[in-house]
Amino acid sequence: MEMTLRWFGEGFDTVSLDKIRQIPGVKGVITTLYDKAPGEVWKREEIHALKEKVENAGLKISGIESVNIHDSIKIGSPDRDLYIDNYIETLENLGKEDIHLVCYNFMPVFDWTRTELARVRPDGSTVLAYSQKAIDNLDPEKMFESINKDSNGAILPGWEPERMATIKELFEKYKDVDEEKLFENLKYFLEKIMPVCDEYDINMAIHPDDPAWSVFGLPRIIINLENLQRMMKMVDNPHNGVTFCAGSYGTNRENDLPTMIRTLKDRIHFAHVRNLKFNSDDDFEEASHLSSDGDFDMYEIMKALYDINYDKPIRPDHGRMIWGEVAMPGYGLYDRALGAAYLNGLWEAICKSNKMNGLSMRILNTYKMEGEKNVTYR
Ligand code: CS2
Ligand code: MN
Repeated sequence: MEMTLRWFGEGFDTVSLDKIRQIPGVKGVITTLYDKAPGEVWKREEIHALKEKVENAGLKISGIESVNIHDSIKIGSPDRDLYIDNYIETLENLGKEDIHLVCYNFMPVFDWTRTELARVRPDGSTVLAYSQKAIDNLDPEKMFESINKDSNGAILPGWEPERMATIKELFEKYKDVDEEKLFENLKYFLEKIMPVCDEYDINMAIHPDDPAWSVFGLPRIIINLENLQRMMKMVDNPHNGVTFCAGSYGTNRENDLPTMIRTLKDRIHFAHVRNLKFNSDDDFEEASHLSSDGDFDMYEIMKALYDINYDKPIRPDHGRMIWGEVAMPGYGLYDRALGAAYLNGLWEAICKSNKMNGLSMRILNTYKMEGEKNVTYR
């Protein structure tokens, strides 16, 4: 695996590349051109400049999160081809700059949804949290205001104010889009972009819907193994793969995370690993990465990745806000650095104990063979 950290770019991120470089084991960043609107072309020079900045800091770009999809593509509006052509041009420019991983999502209107961005945990840290009751009592048009007021001044990924200003119209445009239609529109998009992905060896890694169920009546399809298998089969190309985000799939407790990993195998192109603490089935908060702090067995998740020989980028996901840090909720330095160190520790232990098992098997076999020498067969 390749340990990375998400970096939103200069002027958008409170965490600098110099600090990221000091996290043990982190060699790459997952980044983006944060001020690009969905549907806009990323010019080669812009990508090149970003790459230079990262490389001058002694790091590399391990992938892009995200190249966002214009709503017309998700809705299937008549102008979608224009935005798909722009997307293809962006992929081509990324490929020319030797970037081979793109994370994106296909969620209507909202990206991830949380009802609190700073819930206080018993240790005084603050975390992102979700309560279905709070959602049920919230007018979707007020969602942006409620999210924005706790954002520590940051523009949150997927919650661009310009898009959110037109939220009423957006909802209206999605009124005829159900799950089947969304699948169809995703298929149309993927079929169009696969040739450029083949040409430049770009792995497309769809991010799950978070939480993994319908919110405000909007359809959501990237929520479980069954739908993922449908998605991969409908455009059966190795470049059409997934971001395995433990914290997003894990919102639905019926999703068995290690089994999903072992089934998806090499169609996992990118991994987000974090932990959640459930207070009830529909109220959860984000915990530190440590298994005992939440409800996921992080060892089992990392072990499953080890078992599929996962050698692609991975990153710790949302962290808690700790030690007085003021940053974009979920994306401070301190707790994500702790997360990276912990995941690296689990990985080292898993690798060594597996090699040890191999070794002890060999020792055992040698012993047996030597022992057998002393046995005289007749
Ligand atoms: C991320 C998502 O912060 C997060 O929750 O995991 O916003 C993710 O970057 C997008 O859904 C991918 O396009
Ligand atoms: Mn994620």
